[in-house]
Amino acid sequence: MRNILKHIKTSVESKTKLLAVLIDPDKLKTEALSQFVNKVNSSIATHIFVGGSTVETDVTQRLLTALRSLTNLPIVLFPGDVTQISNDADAILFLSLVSGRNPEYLIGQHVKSVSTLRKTNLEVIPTGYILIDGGKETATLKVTKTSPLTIKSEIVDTAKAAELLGMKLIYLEAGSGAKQEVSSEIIKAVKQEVSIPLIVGGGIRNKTQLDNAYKAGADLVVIGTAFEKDESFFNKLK
Ligand code: 1GP
Repeated sequence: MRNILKHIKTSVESKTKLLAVLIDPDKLKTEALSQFVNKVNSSIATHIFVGGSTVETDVTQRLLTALRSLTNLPIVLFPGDVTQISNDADAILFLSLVSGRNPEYLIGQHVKSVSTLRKTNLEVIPTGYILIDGGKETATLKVTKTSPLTIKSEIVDTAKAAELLGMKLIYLEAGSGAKQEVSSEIIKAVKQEVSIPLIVGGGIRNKTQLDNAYKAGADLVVIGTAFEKDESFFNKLK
């Protein structure tokens, strides 16, 4: 079994920055998967994340079954809900939406997932998921019916509380297709406060934004939309 969390922590210690390509099973059709994953494999990406807010049952499973034979990169589930859990991945981000106050996404889905998780060998990684205003009403916001955070001190305290609760990663999320990515100022402030690895995603669509996120303290950046829209973006990151 791969130890995904340990690898992320080792990378943080050695200052090696990580990049996850997010595949939303709703948006990438199985026919296009092979060509897309070939590009991921020859890019600087270090992880593949799979998940979405509104994926139909079985679509994720079909994609994961195909994905396994196409890449050696670690495959991490980034599930929108309990139906997206599958054993055909290496790990799952066990996301608790700590920026919101909807019990379903703080603990409800987690309880429902246990009977499925018991049947898998997935590495379960408790992750404090913090939705931050990215200038657009995102799918996460609609599905979870929670408001994104805007105030820096509140974001920092939320991240710290998640760390104190024992979560192993913090994910600062501006939302898929966000107009504005999480600002460097917020990334820096959170990084100063917490000692667990920091994931940042949402709205990053060029090399400068990616570099800025890393410089500010992101350990792992997640990009989905920019690759979906323009596969030549992979070459621009070399
Ligand atoms: C969304 O953070 C990810 O959950 C990636 O966002 O699709 O905007 O890259 P983008």
